[in-house]
Amino acid sequence: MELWFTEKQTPAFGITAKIKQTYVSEKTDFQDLAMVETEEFGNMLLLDGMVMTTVKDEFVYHEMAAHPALNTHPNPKKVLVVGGGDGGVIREVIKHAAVEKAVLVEIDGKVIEYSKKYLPEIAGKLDEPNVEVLVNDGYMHIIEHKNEYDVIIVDSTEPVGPAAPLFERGFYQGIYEALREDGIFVAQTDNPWFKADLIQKVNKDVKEIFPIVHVYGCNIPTYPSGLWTFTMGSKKHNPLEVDETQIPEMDTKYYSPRLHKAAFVLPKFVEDLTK
Ligand code: PUT
Repeated sequence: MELWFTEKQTPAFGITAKIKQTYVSEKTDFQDLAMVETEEFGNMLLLDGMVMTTVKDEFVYHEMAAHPALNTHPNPKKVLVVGGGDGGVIREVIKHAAVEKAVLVEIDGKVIEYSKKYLPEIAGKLDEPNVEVLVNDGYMHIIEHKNEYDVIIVDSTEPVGPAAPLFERGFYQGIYEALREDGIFVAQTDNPWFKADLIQKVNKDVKEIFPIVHVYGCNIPTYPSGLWTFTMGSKKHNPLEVDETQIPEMDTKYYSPRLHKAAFVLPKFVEDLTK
């Protein structure tokens, strides 16, 4: 019998994948978690019925969450990842020689546990000596740590369930305070086709707090609409003023020194959401 899964990306539109096997399907303390093997994209993590990551296209999201900020900050020694229990962003963060410590704060320990088991190519760096993994509430961590991080990356789910507070203005204010004086933050901000209002709201909130704010995009086939955005807020360093000849070539598949500034060139309808 063939088994197919559909993520309803809106009440009237979805993405469908053929499932080869289901490893896990359970309700954690925070959300519905499923780990499945798909025919087209390999192993896939789903939270509350939404695709979080797949082995085939994960590199786009994880590289683009990490490298634009880390190559904008001149000396990112201490980095925080909020969410991101699959470990993909951490894997990219510690590729940067300047990073002395990378802290992951994930609210749901089950995401970490199952990612280590079923997504080892993504989660495989979570036990590195310069990585600290905390199973805790990222919002509280931000509030309790002032003036501590050079870069903060918010790798949340969509703004529902446990991630909803991570899209509030108060959270961005907390991030500003948790950053050192020239800190940079990046948050995943969903897609412009179905979540235009969210991109506009986050942009407005972040602009009220950070002097330098830019949105950039990338293509992720298993995420709603395939066109994904990140919003970067910076206290001092501008990602568009980086000398790309000084960005080192890295072990990446999507991000490159050439792409660094190009990613900030948005289709006009997306650019209009950031004005
Ligand atoms: N944390 C990744 C974003 C999820 C998109 N479905």
